[in-house]
Amino acid sequence: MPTTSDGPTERLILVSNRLPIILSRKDGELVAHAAAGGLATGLSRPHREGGGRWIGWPGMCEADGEIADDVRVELDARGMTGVALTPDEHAAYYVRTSNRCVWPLFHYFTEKVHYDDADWRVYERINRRFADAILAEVQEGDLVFVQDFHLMLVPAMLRAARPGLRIGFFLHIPFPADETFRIFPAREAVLHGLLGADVVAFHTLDYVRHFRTSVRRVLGVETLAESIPWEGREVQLLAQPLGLETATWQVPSTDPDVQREIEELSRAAMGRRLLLGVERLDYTKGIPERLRAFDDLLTAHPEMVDSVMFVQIAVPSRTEAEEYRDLKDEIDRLVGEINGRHGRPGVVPLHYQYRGVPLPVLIALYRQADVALVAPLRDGLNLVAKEYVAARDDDSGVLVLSEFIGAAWELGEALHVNPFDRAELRASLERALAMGPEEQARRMAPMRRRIAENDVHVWTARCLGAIRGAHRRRHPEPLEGEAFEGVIEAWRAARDRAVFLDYDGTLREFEPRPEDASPAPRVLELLSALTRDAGVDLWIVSGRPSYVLDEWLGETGAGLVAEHGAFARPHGERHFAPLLGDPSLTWRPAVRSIFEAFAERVVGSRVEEKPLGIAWHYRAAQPSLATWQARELYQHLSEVLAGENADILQGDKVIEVRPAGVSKAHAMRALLAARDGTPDFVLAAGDDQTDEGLFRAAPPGAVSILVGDRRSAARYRLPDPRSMRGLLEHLSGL
Ligand code: GDG
Repeated sequence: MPTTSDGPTERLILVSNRLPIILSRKDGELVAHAAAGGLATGLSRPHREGGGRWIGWPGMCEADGEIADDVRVELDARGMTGVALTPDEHAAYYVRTSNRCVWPLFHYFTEKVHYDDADWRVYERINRRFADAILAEVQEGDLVFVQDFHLMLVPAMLRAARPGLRIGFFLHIPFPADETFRIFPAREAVLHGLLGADVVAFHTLDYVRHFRTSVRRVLGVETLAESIPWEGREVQLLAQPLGLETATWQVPSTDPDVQREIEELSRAAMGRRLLLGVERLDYTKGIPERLRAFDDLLTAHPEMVDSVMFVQIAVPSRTEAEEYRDLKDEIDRLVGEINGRHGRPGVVPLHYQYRGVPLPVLIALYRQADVALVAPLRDGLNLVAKEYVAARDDDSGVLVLSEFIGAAWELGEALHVNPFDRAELRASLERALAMGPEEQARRMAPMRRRIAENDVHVWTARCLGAIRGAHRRRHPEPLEGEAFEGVIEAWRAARDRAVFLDYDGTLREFEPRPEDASPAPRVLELLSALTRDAGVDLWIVSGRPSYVLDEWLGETGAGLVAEHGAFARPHGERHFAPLLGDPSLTWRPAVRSIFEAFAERVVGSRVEEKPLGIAWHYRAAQPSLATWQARELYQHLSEVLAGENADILQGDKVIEVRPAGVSKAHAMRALLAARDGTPDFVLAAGDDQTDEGLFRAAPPGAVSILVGDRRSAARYRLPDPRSMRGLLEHLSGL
């Protein structure tokens, strides 16, 4: 059992809808065997070694929904805890809500979404039951890792009960673009649920981006590239595609089972080249589309019937749902038509099997297939594509891959296709069949290497590492008691001190209208007292334009940094000078007209022109409307300004665009580098996201102070501007 160096034993608590076990009864006796599959094998090692539990539905409950005693004993012996479901609960939570609502929506099949409020309440209730089962199990030091779309509410339920718990969540299916996600009636609940985790992880960066924009648009929360500040925590976002247990696929061809199947296949092929498709029978997998492309191929090249054969394995799935039965009927019909059209006695071009095959058969198929056609209309990742590559015993073979699946991100050397384009699908089959061995190897070799290097154990290690890391980023320590005394003492002992203070929200409380936040006489007195001390080099570092800083603070003698670090005026000088060369402002007219359009729409909001930046303020507008519009605006600006030398900055009730590279951090570094000698005491204080740069740029040992309470790079925190002024009173000796 691993232990953390500074704390109690760390156990891993895995949570998934299904436990990785297959249970049945033979003559009343319980028969159990471990389930295969990427996730089950990938997590089984950390499960075993972590000494923790795997919590989930065992797939077998009594008629009353209870778990039989012998099942409990069996599960317990394998480190598993069962969550019981009645048949009705299973139908509402799993079949209807998870499979017939979340699944189609997240795969962009909006016309197949069946949402029902009563079923959604069952989904909530079962998520609660999972959360309770986890809470009954967790101990100090545990790490909880929740899997997939059946359990999206669990993280927040855990967080509410155990705020300090380490929680990760992985979504195995796509996270759809916000335009699609917003259709979901329970959209807020889903986002709140997921944001309870320390890390929300996906297969690809696209899904991370979709999640981020959905959070921004639906909840109106400011998001960062890799994290989302939420309820005083910072939720980390991770893109980490699932990997394979590569050993499973690299069984040598001399293995008797595999060898037998390879021989069998060769006989059936009768010298024809093999095209292969393998999937669960699901409408997301694009099986009819692919069969039609094969039909077109044979129509265009009738002679190919003697040189090519297509094997399609479709594993029965979700057979209780009508759309899956309809799909099966459609495929059955298509198979008959295609073989009827192109086959002749003794020559069957399309071999279709509605049944799973044992692993040695699958390995033999992957190894013998000249072309694997992996063309889902939409797929979170797709393990089959990776397995085909991993199972080859040399660099031969061609992978034709849909561009709408997560695996396309990692398998860039495959032949990418748009599965909705029937002509392109057919053309890609022609291309694949014509590809020579050199090109095959050139494409296959790097994919083989990549898949071997990024196996399921790398995936597990990265996900768990991210959860541990995210949790470590804590709130700064309160600046009180001994810490406070320590700072005062260090200040007094120092001879040369540099101080960088933000203004709004740090020295001075916010006002509904920014122009009303002028400094009270006490603030001016404090700043003047500090600057009178020859051993203090004081800078006010603000987002405000220079003329405002000059008017309000010009008499205090403090150095002034305006517009988030664009201009600076040292103590005793009259003019502001740019801190960053000669920035390009080509984007200004476009941004101005967008801001003006929004100012017109949102009553109470207004545009502020600064020498370099332009800002849209909405503090005085009606909050819900303004927040909604701010999300739209941000989204729009991100697209308009892509490739421009400009940064979009979301502050507190303000969106600002300014030249790229300008930042408080840059200003601080430039000012520190320009002074004579290194100060022996540096203090930096601020309240919002723009001040994080100040905290990060502060030299080691600096006293950095967040005014507020959230995760931050600052060392200390003070609750409000008033306590910040209190600290300055001590420092200035007032
Ligand atoms: C979900 C996401 C994501 C298939 N037929 C047979 C068989 N299989 C195995 C394959 C593969 C697995 O089933 C299918 O995995 P996929 O990834 O292709 O698809 P989903 O089941 O939809 O999985 C998906 C995945 O979660 C993981 O995050 O990649 O996007 O939809 O491992 O080998 N295995 C055997 N016989 C068969 O006939 N033995």
